[in-house]
Amino acid sequence: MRRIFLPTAIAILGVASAAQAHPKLVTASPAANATVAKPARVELRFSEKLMPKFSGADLMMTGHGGATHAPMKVTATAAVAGDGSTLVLTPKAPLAPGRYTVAWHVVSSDTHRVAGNYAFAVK
Ligand SMILES: [Cu+2]
Repeated sequence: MRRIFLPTAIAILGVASAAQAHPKLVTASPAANATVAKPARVELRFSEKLMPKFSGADLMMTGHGGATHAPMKVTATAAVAGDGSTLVLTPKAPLAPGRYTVAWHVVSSDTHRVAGNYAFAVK
């Protein structure tokens, strides 16, 4: 009995954890690799509700004037919007023309941390 039950339980657990959705980045504004006029904020919409305490993003300038430089952190505040699944990054000052990287990390109710990054440019 036990010999049959244990592998069955493991198989069911495996299916259950695979079915539990991890947050995925659905849309981003500015979009990945886009060149945009000074954006007032960066919005990242995920497929799951986020835990605000464990979700955030860093904005880094990686180059300007056609040259690349070491990533320079841009002062910005990160907050989860009222819909519960959009992470909003608001830079303290307007973004200067240049290339930027957004490095985000989010945790949804399944408690798994997911992270990613993408780049965009400001003209
Ligand atoms: Cu720069």
